[in-house]
Amino acid sequence: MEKLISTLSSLLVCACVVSAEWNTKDFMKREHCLIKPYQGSGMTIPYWDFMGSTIVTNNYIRLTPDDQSKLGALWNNVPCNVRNWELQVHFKVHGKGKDLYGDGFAIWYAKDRMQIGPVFGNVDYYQGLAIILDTYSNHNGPHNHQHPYISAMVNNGSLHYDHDRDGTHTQLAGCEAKFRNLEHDTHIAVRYEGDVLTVSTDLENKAAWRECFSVKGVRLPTGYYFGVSAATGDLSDTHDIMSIRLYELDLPDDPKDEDRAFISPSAAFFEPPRDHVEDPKPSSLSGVKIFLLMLVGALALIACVVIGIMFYQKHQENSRKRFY
Ligand SMILES: [Ca+2]
Repeated sequence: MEKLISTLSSLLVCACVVSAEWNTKDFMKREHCLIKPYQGSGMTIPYWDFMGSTIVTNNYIRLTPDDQSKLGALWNNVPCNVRNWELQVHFKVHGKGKDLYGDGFAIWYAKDRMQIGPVFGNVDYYQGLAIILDTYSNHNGPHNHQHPYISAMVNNGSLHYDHDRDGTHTQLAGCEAKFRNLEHDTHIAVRYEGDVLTVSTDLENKAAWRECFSVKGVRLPTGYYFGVSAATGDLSDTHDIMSIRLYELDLPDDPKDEDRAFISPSAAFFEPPRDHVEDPKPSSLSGVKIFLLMLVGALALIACVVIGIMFYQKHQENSRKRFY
């Protein structure tokens, strides 16, 4: 009997594996991909537009050179109507800075495209998803993580990306990732499947994905645009993109009844706010308390001394009176 059960269960496992293979029909969507050779006829890239400091070469697309105050972006010009997808980006961040470098780059799935702004080369108060690869730690206070740091932010147009706090109070999740100045190829995968957002990296030259974080309850509309952008400020780095590949994921039991075209981007879970409030001043506050306590104590002491002297004088008078 036991043997029969084990045989049956192994058969079931086999069936599952086979059916999983049968249902895997993930395929690349050429109109959302950026693959070498980039250029079509002339200086244009089919399906993509670039702006700012971005330059196109045969082997990479450079969003920013290793110079100060550069902003560059590259945007897909075909809206994405795929509901479940995985975006894989082959990138390289490198520069001469050993300890000081920045600011980083971001991968976008956004409503509006081709607008240069302060959030790693794109506009603030955007609508959509940002995967931020932040190389510079702006916040010097108590910190929960090291840089470089990868995080996700979902915005419906109402949230401000706060560089001073490295976006920590609007992020869904994040992980530390040493992706800079590596000799080998570096990749990031953003997978959006059944409202679960999973970000993985391949940074160790092992041709394997390592999960950075996974968040449930992320609702993104269809019809937005993929893009990448980068920024340098006082500090600089070279931000290169080698390729972008988008795969449509085939989910056999995915509900297709809901039209996602007009929903607003939202996320059910945010990380608890960190370093959000202006640093409180507990030391000076208790300092005031200590001062007040000491003042009251000193007044009480003075009062005691005065009363004591008065009492002593009275006592002396009384004794004199008695003496005479
Ligand atoms: Ca930063």
